[in-house]
Amino acid sequence: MFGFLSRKQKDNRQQPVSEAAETSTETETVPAPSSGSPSNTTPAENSSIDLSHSLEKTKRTFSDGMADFFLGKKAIDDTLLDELESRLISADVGMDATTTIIDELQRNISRKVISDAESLHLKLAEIMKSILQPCEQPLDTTVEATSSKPFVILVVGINGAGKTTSIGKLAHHFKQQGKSVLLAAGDTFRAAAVEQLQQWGQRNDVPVISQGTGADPASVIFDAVESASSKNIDIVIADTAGRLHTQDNLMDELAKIKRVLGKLDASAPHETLIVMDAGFGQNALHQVQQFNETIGLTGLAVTKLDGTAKGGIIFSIANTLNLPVRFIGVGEGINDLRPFNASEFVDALLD
Ligand SMILES: Nc1nc2c(ncn2[C@@H]2O[C@H](COP(=O)(O)OP(=O)(O)OP(=O)(O)O)[C@@H](O)[C@H]2O)c(=O)[nH]1
Ligand SMILES: [Mg+2]
Repeated sequence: MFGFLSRKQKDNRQQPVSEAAETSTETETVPAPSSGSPSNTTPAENSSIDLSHSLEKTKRTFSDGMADFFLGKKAIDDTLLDELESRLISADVGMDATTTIIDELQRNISRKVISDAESLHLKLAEIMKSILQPCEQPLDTTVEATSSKPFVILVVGINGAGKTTSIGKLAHHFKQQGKSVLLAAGDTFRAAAVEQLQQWGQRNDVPVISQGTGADPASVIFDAVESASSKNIDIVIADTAGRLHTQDNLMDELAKIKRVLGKLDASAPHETLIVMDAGFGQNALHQVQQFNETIGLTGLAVTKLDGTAKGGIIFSIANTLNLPVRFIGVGEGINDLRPFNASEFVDALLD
């Protein structure tokens, strides 16, 4: 029944990090940065594409071959569970979460709780939601939550994951909540990174604190928090250069940023948010784990769910990483970042 993948295939799926990522250890070998400037990456600005539409690629992976079952045109039996198992694996749900789902469905079929397409659909949704629910812990930036101001969010992650773009979207999100925001250009590695953040600053009408290329990121972010403090600003969001967890010197730099911030406010950063590209699949899980071990993470933003057929990665995240999923990115537009809601996500996936 569960022998859909051979042991070898299963093991391959759990290989930790892509070879390219593992062998790249120097700053110079970091992949070329993507431009991602707001002016050329916001085709969907102000459009409220619904989540179901954004998850279309994953939905297709998931529903290919399943439609007949859900429409009640095929029997609910082992063939169905095999097919479903295959779909879940293809969508990158991961072995553990897939096994949980299939086992639970099988139990319910045996007990005749599932007897038709509708009860199958409902039970599947219920199981999937229960897997994701523990990750649904929205970011609370209120002063009550931290008893300090500004609330400092340090954004980290590997190259091109969508950090800077997500910061632009986050600034918009918080401004819509009536909060004041200041951005810190902590990616001092290349001039374009500062410009990219400044554009998002202009767009959101929020200040951006920056220094020249090559400046010490810890000093930029320190200045930014001091400035926000003096202006009574609610939230500071700090950008950082993309890095791999294997680049010790760059990981040390993040640790230093945290140390320096701690001198201003012992509880800062209040959120260390890793941005993860959903398309990187299982490899990214190991990378996130390494970041967590080295610098300590408090939340995840999973980006580019609109561009991948493997959005099921979110179930692997829930099963493997003991971290809240704060936000999901579903496009390049300023509105395309939403707080993660387990129920909404599963409903969108299965609708
Ligand atoms: N489709 C889609 N594209 C996204 C999303 N988030 C970010 N991007 C795109 O991904 C690309 C890289 O985004 P950046 O924000 O520059 O990524 P970064 O992590 O800051 O990159 P580095 O600073 O080079 O490490 C840009 O073209 C963004 O527009 C998303 O949710 N969906
Ligand atoms: Mg960036």
